[in-house]
Amino acid sequence: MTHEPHRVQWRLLGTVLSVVCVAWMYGGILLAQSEQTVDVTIKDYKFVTKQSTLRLGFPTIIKVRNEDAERHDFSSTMFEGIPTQIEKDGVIVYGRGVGGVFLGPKQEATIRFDMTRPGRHVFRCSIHPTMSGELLLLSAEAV
Ligand SMILES: [Cu+2]
Repeated sequence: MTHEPHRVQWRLLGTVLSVVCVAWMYGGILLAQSEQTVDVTIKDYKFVTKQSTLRLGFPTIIKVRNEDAERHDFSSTMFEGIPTQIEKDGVIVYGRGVGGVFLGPKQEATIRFDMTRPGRHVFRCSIHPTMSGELLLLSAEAV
């Protein structure tokens, strides 16, 4: 003769929904904070790298921009065996055997992967053998 059971159910549903929302919000904030970005600019046949401390096991984004009027390449063995996503001109290529990306004049690309191996990682331009640069990866404990 009473509506009490219904009310209890609704209240329970409300609690579950707000818990889901809070978890989602915190998840988003954590993800955004743990992403690390490296800016690589190619200019006058040189790689100019801007990086902060890179930690292992975190999503890493390398943004490569070619400011030259010449075609260049950003390639590295650091992506070997690691799922890597490369975005260029709105096209996304995804795979484990990704060696790098070719960049036409004034073109840019975004490379996403998880850093898994510590140390110095060399990258180069396969078209111009004198062009090379490196990224330094610290282990998580060193931060
Ligand atoms: Cu080059």
